[in-house]
Amino acid sequence: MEYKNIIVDFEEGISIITINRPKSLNALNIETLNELECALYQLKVDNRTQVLIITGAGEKAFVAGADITTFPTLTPDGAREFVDLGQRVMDTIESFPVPVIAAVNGYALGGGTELAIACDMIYASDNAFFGLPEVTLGIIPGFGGTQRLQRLIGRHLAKELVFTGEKIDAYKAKEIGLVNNVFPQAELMTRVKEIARMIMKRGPLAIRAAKRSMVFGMDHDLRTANEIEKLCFITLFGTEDQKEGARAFLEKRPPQFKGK
Ligand code: DAK
Repeated sequence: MEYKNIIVDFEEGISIITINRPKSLNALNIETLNELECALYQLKVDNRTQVLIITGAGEKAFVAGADITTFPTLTPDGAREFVDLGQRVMDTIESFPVPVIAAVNGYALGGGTELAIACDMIYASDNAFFGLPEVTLGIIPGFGGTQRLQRLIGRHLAKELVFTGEKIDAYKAKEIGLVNNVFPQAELMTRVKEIARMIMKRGPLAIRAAKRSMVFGMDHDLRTANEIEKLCFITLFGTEDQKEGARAFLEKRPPQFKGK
């Protein structure tokens, strides 16, 4: 499918989705969210992606939020449609079968921060800013931001960001555990691809199982979550990769995983 607002690239197991509306700092409108949903579905069905990277076009913004130009005329029905779509996209990213990395190359505000925190890991360029400025517009975060952020950085810090609407820079974001690491902007994609390739050297079925266990376990109490982990763990013992991983260790050679 041809996209107008996103670019989808594939190189050796790594898929890259670039939000491509640089004139409006990659703001998310309905069309872009629809395209994102469609691309995620296609990548999932295609099944060749081992790591997915999401980034923004240009050097200024990852995503500067939901598209504010659509707000003035939005009715409650329209808002529900928008928020249903946005939350569906974030949930699809969160439960995407392989790791999803946000390469935050500039402003990640409102829906931009919400998109980043739906990903499994976040790497930021040194010019990146994060924040949930929705209250400055008389609204609240609607793509899961009030919920995911407090699970990620704790209630008090999350409430400070949501209630003040203030932006924080990449270094502060790293200090509070929102971001995995900060790189110079020119190096961001290279460094993120290095991390993706490191993940791709590991057992692909183990990576999928680890993600499934961590994402679905997160919503449950510890005992139930450990049961989810147990099921994911046991399943791997019926795979060729598990036998290969153990044999390779004992034979002192690198494993040759096949994803079987
Ligand atoms: N939407 C539309 N256009 C945007 C935009 C946005 N979010 N952010 C920037 N732009 C546009 C600007 O209007 C400008 O367009 P032109 O004037 O050139 O036509 C162009 O991008 C460049 O922006 P600036 O000229 O403002 O650039 P600066 O470097 O001066 O400032 C900035 C960069 C990122 C600090 C600033 O642009 C800014 O504050 N942007 C808005 C950030 C923001 O408040 N984002 C929205 C957060 S609210 C909902 C569900 C979820 C949500 C909403 C509703 N429903 C249930 C309905 C989520 C809401 C949000 O994300």
